Amino acid sequence: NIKPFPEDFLWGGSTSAYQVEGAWNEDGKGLSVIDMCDHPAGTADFKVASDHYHQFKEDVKLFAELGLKAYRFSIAWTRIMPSGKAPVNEKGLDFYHQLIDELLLHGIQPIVTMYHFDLPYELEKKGGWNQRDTIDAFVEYARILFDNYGHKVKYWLTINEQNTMILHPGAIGIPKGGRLPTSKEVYQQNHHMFVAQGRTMRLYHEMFPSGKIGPAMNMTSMYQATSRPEDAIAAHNWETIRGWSFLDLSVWGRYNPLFWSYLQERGMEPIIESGDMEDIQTGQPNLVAINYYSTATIAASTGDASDVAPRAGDQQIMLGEQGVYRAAENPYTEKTKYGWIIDPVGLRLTLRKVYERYHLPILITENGIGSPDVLEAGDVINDTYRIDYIQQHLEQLRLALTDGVNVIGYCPWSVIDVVSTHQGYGKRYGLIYVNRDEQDLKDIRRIKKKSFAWYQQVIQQNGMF
Ligand code: BGP
Repeated sequence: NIKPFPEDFLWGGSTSAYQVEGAWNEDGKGLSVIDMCDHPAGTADFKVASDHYHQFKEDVKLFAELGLKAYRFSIAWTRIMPSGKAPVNEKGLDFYHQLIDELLLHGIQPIVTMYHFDLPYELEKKGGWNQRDTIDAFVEYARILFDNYGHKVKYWLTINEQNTMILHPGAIGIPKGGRLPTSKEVYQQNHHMFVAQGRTMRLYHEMFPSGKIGPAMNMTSMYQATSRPEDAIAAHNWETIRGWSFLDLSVWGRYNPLFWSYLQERGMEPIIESGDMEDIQTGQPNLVAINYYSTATIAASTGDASDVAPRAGDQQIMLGEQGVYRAAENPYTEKTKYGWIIDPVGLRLTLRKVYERYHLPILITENGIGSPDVLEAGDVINDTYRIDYIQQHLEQLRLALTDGVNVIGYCPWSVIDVVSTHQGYGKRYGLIYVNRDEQDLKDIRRIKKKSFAWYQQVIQQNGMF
């Protein structure tokens, strides 16, 4: 008795501004922290990216051909407000008007992320999220977005993967002249982001009571390595610190008790000013967006420095924390070429947990497989591994719907190839291929991958395959 997908299910696709747009300094755009980071030698930077800024009309046409009901993208704060604050850049505002209008013309719902890693560099120079001033700047930016696009956009996401930015500071790079923040600073930044988000969500509900808004966290489930009770405690520790502590604050407006004592024991608890918790509590989401890629398996800490190790295949992210948990192998799951664990069942489990806890509609804003896709003769990209990956996750998503979880949409990362956070165009996620390598910018045309036709059919049949 497997339930079908709801008739109005939002079949979508995802990107982010800095990874897809290019035009990094055109039409008055200001610099973001991303523009000020060094990139791994030999990989594409974000200056041209997939040239979507210039090719968005053709791209939207392809999204319509694919049958998308929704497109999840982000707005570059620095196009709207080049320095992060007033004045507003009319050309930047105009670009997103055009993009949104083009989507609506083709019957595609825009799902807009307000901030996807690309903080304006002018704000960063003054201390970024360490400063309370950045809270005001964000809320002002949000007000401008709502004023301009609020009548057209019904789905808003505040901050993309706040938990990734906080748990792995520096993972997206450190802007030139900057330094890695201390752990104490990081959790102060975290607090400020929640205040900014709370005020933004409250403002949105006042302005557009029928619209949907929420955070987009990277959520997953932790398995305990063995039935040893200490492993269970460690898995619970990390699942809480990594995920629940962030969503509990967003949705319930209070610090998770286990998380708070973890911060206190390490002297990392933030300064909370009067009115902060009220801002966080009164600005509640009516939607939870999650990015889901993989699960992790956790063992008890051994208490020494060996608890901390790089995530397999991805040196940027360290897993394990001395005295808290250590990462273990899962013998039951496969990995991508980049060492990311493939675990479709983990999606069902994570959806159950998130829904059971918050009872809010869930939107899957990212899920996908990174691979060095090969362009074969005759413009063929035979990405059967991507079809398998998405199909297996959709099967588990249907089981989650059958379990009673309210999932309103699915947006694979990414609908079109974008620059990966660290591996340039060597690691691709799209259903649409972008014809460029790390340096070659001659003919950045689009080619449909095998997964394009497959996903098109999935959408046509409303999830039956
Ligand atoms: C998510 C980010 C995306 C995207 C994705 C894939 O965490 O929100 O921006 O990059 O991960 O990551 P990567 O490009 O590192 O493979």
